[in-house]
Amino acid sequence: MCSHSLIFHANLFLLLLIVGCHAQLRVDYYKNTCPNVESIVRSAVEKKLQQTFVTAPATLRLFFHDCFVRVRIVTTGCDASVMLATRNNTSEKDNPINLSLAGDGFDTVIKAKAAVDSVPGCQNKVSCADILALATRDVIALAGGPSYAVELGRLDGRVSTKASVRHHLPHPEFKLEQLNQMFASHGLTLTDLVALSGAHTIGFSHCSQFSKRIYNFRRRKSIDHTLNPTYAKQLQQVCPKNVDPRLAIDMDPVTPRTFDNQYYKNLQQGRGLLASDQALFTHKRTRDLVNLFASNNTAFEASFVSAMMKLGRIGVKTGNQGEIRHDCTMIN
Ligand code: HEM
Ligand SMILES: *[C@@H]1O[C@H](CO)[C@@H](O)[C@H](O)[C@H]1NC(C)=O
Ligand SMILES: *[C@@H]1O[C@H](CO)[C@@H](O)[C@H](O)[C@H]1NC(C)=O
Ligand SMILES: *[C@@H]1O[C@H](CO)[C@@H](O)[C@H](O)[C@H]1NC(C)=O
Ligand SMILES: CC(=O)N[C@H]1CO[C@H](CO)[C@@H](O)[C@@H]1O
Repeated sequence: MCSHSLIFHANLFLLLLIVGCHAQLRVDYYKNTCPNVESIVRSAVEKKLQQTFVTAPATLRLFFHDCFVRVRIVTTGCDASVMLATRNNTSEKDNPINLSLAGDGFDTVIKAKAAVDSVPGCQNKVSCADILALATRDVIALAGGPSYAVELGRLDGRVSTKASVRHHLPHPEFKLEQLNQMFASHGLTLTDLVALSGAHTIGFSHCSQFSKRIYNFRRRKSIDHTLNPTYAKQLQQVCPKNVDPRLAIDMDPVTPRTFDNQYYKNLQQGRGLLASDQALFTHKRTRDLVNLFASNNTAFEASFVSAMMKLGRIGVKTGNQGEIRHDCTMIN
């Protein structure tokens, strides 16, 4: 009995340790080692964004996926594990769900890392995980969204497995309860879920992610009745049944390149592209929040920033749990 309970407590302690690590993140973490890291990353991100807008949504989604994935009880968390590549294609990014992970997100971090490492004194001092967190803040602000101070001090992880992705990323056909459960397992509230989903105010989705909604809703060859009928017709036009699987369309049809609260206004009109988006308005539990964010951009931005800070603390590695990778795609 006693040893059992000891083991139980040891496990609990380990969990607490993992959960409690974020306490060590600090906004001025690189003050002495690479004081200009923020401006170096910012200019690399600006340059990349000028080349292609996809930089913004791709980087934001990459950060979300990195932070959410976990292996068994241990969250691999915000540790740039999503960037690791293995020769045998068995890492996180090799999971089919990543189809969405546009190469430009990876490229943004690789370029910003190269810019940081080219500054004398900064070489191999800043983690890929922190660069991804900074670049994410920068793309949001550059796309017209809020800016915020990024907490730093994450180390890069050494583990990345394809299998870990499946059970830990939300699916576009998840019901509100499933979405809520998954977010809650990371310590995120229903308000965080609604606010973070606002990230779909920029970026693209492949037709396959919502084709059931416009062609075969509940296997009855009908249209999802929560979709605005005009929007449903437009979607059928841009995404015919035999569409090129590589085609991706704007998730926010009104202001696709601006990080604003238009996403919530779209939901009010049945113009949420994914079932998981529209569910936020369909359900009474979250409808008031959607209405609030649609009518008050300040309220949306405040909730979004607060939720992003919480997202950025998931599974953070410090001490001997991680390293500062020299190459973001390989462990040292
Ligand atoms: C609530 C559950 C969520 C679900 C079910 C979901 C699902 C999806 C799906 C299916 C796509 C389209 C992928 C594709 O076809 O390429 C997508 C795109 C995207 N998601 Fe989410 N997502 C969720 C939450 C989030 C969160 C929390 C963020 C960030 C904070 C986020 C950021 C993005 C971005 C920026 C894109 C556009 C990617 C691009 O254009 O490259 N998503 N999401
Ligand atoms: C794939 O490669 C990694 C290291 O590069 C190794 O740990 C893993 O066992 C390999 N997996 C398979 C299925 O071969
Ligand atoms: C891994 O993926 C790359 C790029 O998609 C491909 O060129 C390579 O052949 C794959 N390797 C294996 C072992 O499947
Ligand atoms: C919008 O939300 C902010 C932040 O929650 C609040 O301070 C402000 O009073 C709200 N504005 C209106 C018009 O309700
Ligand atoms: C960016 C990236 O690594 N994307 C990969 C996602 O998964 C598909 C197929 O599973 C790969 O072909 C992509 O290379």
